[in-house]
Order: sequence, then structure tokens, then C-alpha cells
Amino acid sequence: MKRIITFGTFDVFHVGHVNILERARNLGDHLTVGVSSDALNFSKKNRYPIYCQDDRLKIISSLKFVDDVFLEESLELKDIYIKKKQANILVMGDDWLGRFDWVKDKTDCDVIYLERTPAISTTQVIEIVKRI
Ligand code: C2G
Repeated sequence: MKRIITFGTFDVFHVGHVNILERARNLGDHLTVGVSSDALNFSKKNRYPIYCQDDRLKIISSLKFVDDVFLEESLELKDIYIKKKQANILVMGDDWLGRFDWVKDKTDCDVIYLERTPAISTTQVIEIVKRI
């Protein structure tokens, strides 16, 4: 059984999020998703997500190709989460290309970066809605 893990904020959920989660799940038999906490987002972007962490966890856990969710509290704890969840492959979008290669040295987990879905992002959706 091949276990996949991925991470993200998944704020203002959109089709780019669906696509990466679906493709991640298709690489194996089980998909765990680490959903970034509100505090982690604040520390990275200096603002809180539009949707709170409980709502984002609920949305992600309701998807048919997601088997398990948990809160990601730090970007640097990936090796700990991977060992705990017994993941074989870490999947990230290619906006993170190379950023989590260090995980390969600390765990038995492979790291794969998948192409992002073009022309959609949470930031873009927020900007469009602001202008309406
Ligand atoms: N994504 C994508 N295509 C888009 C937008 C996003 O494939 N058009 C992917 C990203 O590459 C990422 C995932 O969807 O793999 C979640 O994206 P974000 O919510 O923007 O996640 P981020 O804030 O980058 O948090 O530990 C890593 C962080 O938790 C990632």
C-alpha cells in the first residue's frame, strides 16, 4: 500500500486545489492532507486565511479522494509528520519546487512536485471579488 501526503492552506477552496489533491491520490492508495493552521498562515503571510482552520479541515476531509486530514502547525516539521503518517511520497505543487527536498535525507519518503493548475489562485479570486 502506497501512502501519499501533501500540505496546503486550501483557503477559498478552488479547482486548482481539487486537481492537486486528485492527482496526489492517484499516485497511491491513501492520501493524508496536512492543512496549514491559521497561526502558521499568519506567520507566513501576515494575515489570517478567509476560512478558519476548522472550516478548511472540514472541506478537505469531505473530499472523496482524501482519506485523512490533520493540522500542519509548522513548515519545518514535515519529516515528523511524514514518519507519524507513514507516508511514502510527499506531493507538493511546483511553486514549492526544491523547497522540501531535505525531507528525502531525513525520511524514506520520496518528494514529487506536480504542476500547478494555471490561471487560478486564492489571491486572484480574492482580488476579483474585491473589484465586484
Ligand atoms: N495549487 C495548485 N494549483 C493552483 C493553486 C494551488 O496546484 N492553481 C496547489 C499548491 O501548489 C499547493 C496546494 O495547491 O500544493 C495548496 O495550495 P495553497 O493553499 O496555496 O498552499 P500553501 O499556502 O502554498 O501552503 O507546507 C506547505 C504549505 O502548507 C503550503
